[in-house]
Amino acid sequence: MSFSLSRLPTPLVNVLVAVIALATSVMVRAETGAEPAERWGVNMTEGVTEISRGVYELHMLIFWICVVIGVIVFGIMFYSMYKHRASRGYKPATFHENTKLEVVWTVIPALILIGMGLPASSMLIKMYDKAEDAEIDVMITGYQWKWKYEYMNEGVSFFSNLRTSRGEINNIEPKGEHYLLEVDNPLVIPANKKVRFLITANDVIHSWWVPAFAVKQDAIPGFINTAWTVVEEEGIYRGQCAELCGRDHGFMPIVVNVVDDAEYNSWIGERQAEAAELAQLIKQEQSFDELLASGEEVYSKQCMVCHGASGEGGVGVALAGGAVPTGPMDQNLSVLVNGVSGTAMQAFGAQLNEIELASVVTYIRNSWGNNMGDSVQPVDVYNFKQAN
Ligand code: HEC
Ligand SMILES: [Cu+2]
Repeated sequence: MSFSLSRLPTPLVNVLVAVIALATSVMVRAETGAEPAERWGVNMTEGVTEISRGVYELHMLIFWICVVIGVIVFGIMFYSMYKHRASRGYKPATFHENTKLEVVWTVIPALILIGMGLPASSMLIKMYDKAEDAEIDVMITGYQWKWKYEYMNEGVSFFSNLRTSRGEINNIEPKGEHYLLEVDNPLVIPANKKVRFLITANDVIHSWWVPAFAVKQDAIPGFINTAWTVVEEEGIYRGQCAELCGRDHGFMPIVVNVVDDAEYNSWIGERQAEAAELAQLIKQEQSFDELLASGEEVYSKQCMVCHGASGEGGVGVALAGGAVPTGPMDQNLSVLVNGVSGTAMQAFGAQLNEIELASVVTYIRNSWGNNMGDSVQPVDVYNFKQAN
């Protein structure tokens, strides 16, 4: 007789499904900590901050309270059912409307709830510290579907995009170790320093969640929520957007690289130097060929998914022979900088720098049969952004 799932009794199938669901969720969770949790570990991990340990201890306390209550309640229940079973001829006792008993079974659970509420509240108060004494302020903005990190006092900002290749996602290549939990530019913070996160969003509600820090905060357009952390161990920590935010919600992971002071300072120094260099480069005139070459790179990284490898369109409209790439330059810049509201064509003004914008605009006006013969300089894009 062949084995068939559909012949198994329904309760057994339910249990199987639950076990499989649990096992897969464990595997997903195992990847988000600094160190992979053990394979069948079903408990929360302790994390690497005072808060995350506090949350873990609170969780264990409540868990054991529940276990004790469960054992007592089910113990009494099963004992009574067995001991006083009908086959032994027991007559059920009647104690309806017994005031004493009713007071007792109201007061005891109330006391238990208060006993659990006290440590939980004090933990929440600790977590919701406004963190005004933080040494580093990072503004985190959720975008569909990426994160932007902005070091408020250091003048450094960048986007953090998913790095997993399309091939892995589409099951063409084997999946890597950090499948869907890897980014091009991780957030870098120093260990043992208080870091404040100012969390908001640009389009829809996202949520910035790093389990190992016990930080999970909604990112809401028009609001700034605060969270903070002091990470005690250096390492790479991974998290995810935790608020269903559209098609690529599962494709905007979070990676935080926690390093020592010296490494952090040199990293920040490099980013500042890059920003200064960019400011210089923007002022420089670029040749047509330079713009075309870097434009092709930007296009394949940022635009190809929607507009196709040869500008033939897809999610986005065709750019080969398109009205905008073969129309006035100002309108072309406006579409790139401000996007087309209400469509998947987002505003690239904040995501791409002036050089990238100038080169990609030049590229789409002079590729796939588009033959405008004109180009735009980074400084023109800069001026356009200022004016619009
Ligand atoms: C997420 C998908 C998506 C991405 C990524 C994207 N676009 Fe678009 N784009 C669209 C859609 C959709 C439209 C059509 C908007 C409309 O309905 O007017 C559009 C319209 C345009 C237009 C106007 C075309 C016309 O003739 O009306 C241009 C130009 C353009 N995109 C350039 C770009 C460039 C350059 C990039 C990369 C920096 C890019 N887009 C990235 C989806 C996308
Ligand atoms: Cu999101």
